[in-house]
Amino acid sequence: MSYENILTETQGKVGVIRLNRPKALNALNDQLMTELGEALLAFDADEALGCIVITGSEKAFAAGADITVMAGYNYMDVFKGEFITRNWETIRRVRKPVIAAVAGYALGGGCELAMMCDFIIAADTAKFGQPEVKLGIVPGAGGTQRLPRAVSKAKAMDLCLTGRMMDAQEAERAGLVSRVVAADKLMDEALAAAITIADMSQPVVAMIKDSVNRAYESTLSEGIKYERAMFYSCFATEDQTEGMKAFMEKRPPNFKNQ
Ligand code: CO8
Repeated sequence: MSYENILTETQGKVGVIRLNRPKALNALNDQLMTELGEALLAFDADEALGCIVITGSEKAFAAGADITVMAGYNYMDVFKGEFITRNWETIRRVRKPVIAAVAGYALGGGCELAMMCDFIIAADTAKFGQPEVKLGIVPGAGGTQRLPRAVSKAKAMDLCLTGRMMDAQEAERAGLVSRVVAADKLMDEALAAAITIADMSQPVVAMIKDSVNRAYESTLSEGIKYERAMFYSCFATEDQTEGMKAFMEKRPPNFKNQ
């Protein structure tokens, strides 16, 4: 499939999506988000793949939703047009793990998109922020909801209310990103993590993703119950038999995704 605002490729068992509107620092417009959703669903449906990486350019993962488009919107345009819900959250339907590899700016909708991924690996050049307040709007794709869950109320309030950016080190200390790497190693690190994941048992990987996400949407006792059910169901898989047998035979497992 050919796209105008993103580039896609596969590297072994990993699907890579690069946001590609360099002149606008990958500002997220309707067409880009539709293409991103289509590419994500296509990779998710491809049984040869086990993990997906979303990245941007050296200068910007994405500098937010496209302000030049939003500037012309009125209430009915966004309400009736289902701005955001129409095509921004397709990523939430993806069962395979999605890693955000972030260099440069991840602002507004760009930061929100990164937070919709399963984890973020940041280049030391990355800058995160929710600058919407400076435009006279509130974050609209989860910034006020996912950020406090990731970095604490204090840090989320600070970022959303002042609109300031935080650098990669601060983001790592705050728990927003899982690791910070040198900018020229960003894709190597993200791909290495993705390949590691893609070599695991894919049904088990999907269960882990689902189970960790439950931690954000249920009480602890409900989440624990859900995890227990997932754990028990692993014992119905051939991959559990293979994983434990391989350990005892001191060899790498050969998972069949069964
Ligand atoms: N939208 C449209 N164009 C943009 C955006 C953007 N978000 N960000 C940058 N650009 C464009 C600039 O206008 C400029 O274009 P041109 O060359 O034609 O003038 C080009 O990209 C390069 O940008 P700068 O010259 O400004 O580059 P600098 O290095 O000087 O500055 C910054 C980089 C600091 C990132 C600066 O561009 C900036 O502040 N950008 C805006 C950041 C921002 O406010 N983002 C939040 C947007 S609001 C939002 O995301 C709401 C999300 C709601 C949910 C999602 C719904 C879809």
